[in-house]
Amino acid sequence: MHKVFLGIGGNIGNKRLNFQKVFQIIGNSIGKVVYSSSIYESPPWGFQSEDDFWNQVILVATQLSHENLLAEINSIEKKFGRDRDKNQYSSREMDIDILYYDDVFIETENLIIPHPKMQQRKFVLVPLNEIAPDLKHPLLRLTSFEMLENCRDESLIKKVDN
Ligand code: PH2
Ligand code: MG
Ligand code: MG
Repeated sequence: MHKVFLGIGGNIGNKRLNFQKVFQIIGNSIGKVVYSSSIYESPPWGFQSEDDFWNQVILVATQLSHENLLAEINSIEKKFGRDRDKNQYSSREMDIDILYYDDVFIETENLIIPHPKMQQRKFVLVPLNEIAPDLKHPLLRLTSFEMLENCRDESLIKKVDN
């Protein structure tokens, strides 16, 4: 079994319903959800939009290789109407990012693990720190808590009432 941390995000459509649905789909097609953070709301990071994001980090136990995991994620995102043509950040119904896959380091044309921007993003670090404060980033050798302390992102990250 592989331990995978996924970051889930979306800023358009029915976010509550989409988060419920994706949780179920991930459980069926990727593996058992072992831990899940609270859901947090924050403004779009890196682009302008009036639609705030919801974000959550989950730990999933999976048998999938990282290639198959990525293929499965792409197919799930497609179910939510995501089109992958754009290079730029844009509003989306559902985005699933691989943050960590065990403690491996992978860099291919379409996949980099650990997620190369996670340490810059409070919308990732706040929920990650909630479920795994002592987990060490395999390259930076910093815990989630230390990355959050070092992070210069000043976005306001608010817990969503469930
Ligand atoms: N995802 C992005 C770009 N900006 N901002 C927030 N708050 N949450 C996100 O999930 C997010 C973002 C690219 O995937
Ligand atoms: Mg993303
Ligand atoms: Mg993504």
